[in-house]
Amino acid sequence: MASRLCFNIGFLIVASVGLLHGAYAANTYTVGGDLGWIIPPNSSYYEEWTSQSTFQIGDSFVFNWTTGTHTATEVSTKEEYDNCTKMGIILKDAGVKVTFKDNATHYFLCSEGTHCEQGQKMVIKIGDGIPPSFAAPSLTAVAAALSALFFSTLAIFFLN
Ligand SMILES: [Cu+2]
Repeated sequence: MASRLCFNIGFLIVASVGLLHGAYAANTYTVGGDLGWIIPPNSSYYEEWTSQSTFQIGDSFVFNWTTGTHTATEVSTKEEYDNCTKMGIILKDAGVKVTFKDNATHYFLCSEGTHCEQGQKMVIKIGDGIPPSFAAPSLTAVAAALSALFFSTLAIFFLN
C-alpha cells in the first residue's frame, strides 16, 4: 500500500516536471537574421529563413533595417501577398516588433518601390497557421460573467 502511494507521488512529480518542461517559452526573432528586412540577395531568401523555425503563439518578430526605406506591411490574403498588393497595415519604423497571440498565417511585404517583387516578402505561420473557427470563452471571461451574475443577484436582493 505504502509503495503504491510512493509510486503515485513519484508519478505526479515526474508528470509535473514534464508539464513544466513542455511549457512553451516565447521567442523573439530578428526577421531575416543578420541580413534583416531589406531587398534580399535572392527572391527565396525569406522563405528559406522562415522554414528554419516553427513559430508559436507568443513569438515576436523584429523588422530591422539600417539602410534604405522599407515598410513591414501586413496584407490580409495570399492573393494580395502573391500580387505584392501594397495596401495593408503598414509599420514604417525600423526595429518595429510584432507579437502574435493566435494561430494564424500572416503575410508581410515591403511596400516601397519594387522591393516586394524583388523578394522582400514573407509568410509567417503561427502554430498550424489556422485561426480558431470560433473564440472559445476564456476562463477570465467566464469568471467575469459569473461575478457579474453574482453582483446582479446581490443588487436584486438588496433592492427587494
Ligand atoms: Cu523595402
